[in-house]
Amino acid sequence: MKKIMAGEQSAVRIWRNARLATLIEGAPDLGRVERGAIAVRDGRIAFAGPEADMPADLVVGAETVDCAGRWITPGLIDCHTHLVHAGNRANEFEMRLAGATYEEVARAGGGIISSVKALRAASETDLVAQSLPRLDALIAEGVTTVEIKSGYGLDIDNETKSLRAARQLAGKRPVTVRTTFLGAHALPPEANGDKDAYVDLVAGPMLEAIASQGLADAVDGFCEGIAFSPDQMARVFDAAVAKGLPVKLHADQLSNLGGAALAASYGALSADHLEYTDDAGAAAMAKAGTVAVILPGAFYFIRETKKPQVDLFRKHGVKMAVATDNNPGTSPLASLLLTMNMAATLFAMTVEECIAGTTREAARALGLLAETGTLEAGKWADMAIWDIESPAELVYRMGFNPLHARIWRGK
Ligand code: DI6
Ligand code: FE
Repeated sequence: MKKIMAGEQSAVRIWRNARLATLIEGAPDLGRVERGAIAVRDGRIAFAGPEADMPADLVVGAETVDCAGRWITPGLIDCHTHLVHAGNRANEFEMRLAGATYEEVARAGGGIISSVKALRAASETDLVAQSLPRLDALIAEGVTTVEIKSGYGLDIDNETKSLRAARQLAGKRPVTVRTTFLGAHALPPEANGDKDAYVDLVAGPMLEAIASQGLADAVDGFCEGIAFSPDQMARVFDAAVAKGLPVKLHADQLSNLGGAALAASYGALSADHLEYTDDAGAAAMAKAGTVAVILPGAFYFIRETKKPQVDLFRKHGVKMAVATDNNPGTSPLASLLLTMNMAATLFAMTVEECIAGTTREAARALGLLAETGTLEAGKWADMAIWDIESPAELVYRMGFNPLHARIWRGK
């Protein structure tokens, strides 16, 4: 490495002698560039492309890193997690191993509500401490952006606590955190079964508190028989839209309530899960530009049999992202690389779809495509450098991490 000269304006750092998977939209073969290089200035990509095309003014005085032919991809993005939670539900896992279904466990007072009790009992500091190892596991595999939902607090104090804890994580690690308010996740015990009254709280004072403190980047909900109806979700979404917040939805996971179409009608960033989505739902998502977030971890862990409608999304041209859904109940999964393997093996997604699904399409699902998700000039310098011979290896292996280095905002 060359020393940066004193007095130079803004330092340029160049990663050279690399193979790039730029993930540029429409480019074939993952936007592959042989003998590529990336120049970074002020935390942003100044150039990404063939090394021979690097502008001379960037090269002069730049610090250089020889990548020895390694592959560089955009930093990975996990666009759907419930990473901030307290405790675990290994006991319910054992109940299900003994034959109970996820819905039976939930209806018997376990499920999300047991995580609500644990989260309410935890301090914000404790919540941060418990969540950091999960975040570190993602970061160790090249994740540079992670979405984190609330939804285990279910009252004003505890939902705001969750979102503050999520924001705190961003100050503790070099990673971008996007927070999502998921008040409409489950009915808390004190609601005494009155879903409509609880939805009034979520769409009213709870959202008010969260929006006024600027704690959420988006609003999500769980639209399902065991959770909230499309009409109830529409009330939450109306309130979110009124606050200028984008929406997304856990839709059609266990049954088809028309969640995908509902999300699309609000121009949702994404609709997630989508096992029971029908043709009309996929068509509506395509029209609205709503990304389909595919979550193989939950499918695997609760042994679903109905697969997400990948063929329908392809047919209609719906963009697909892939995420861990890291949560204590249905997807205690903290590896985005393994998630890609699951999406390929379980749902026959292609290598290209899996890698795009954890980079470009995940960025799109977070409304961040202008900032990250591809290796293009102007975007944040978020990238992962891999010890692999071909990008397919990122999807192919199980439980093996070939990350060589992770760069977040140029560092
Ligand atoms: N769908 C899920 O798979 C998770 N949340 C949701 O809305 C489950 C969360 C949990 O069981 O704790
Ligand atoms: Fe989820």
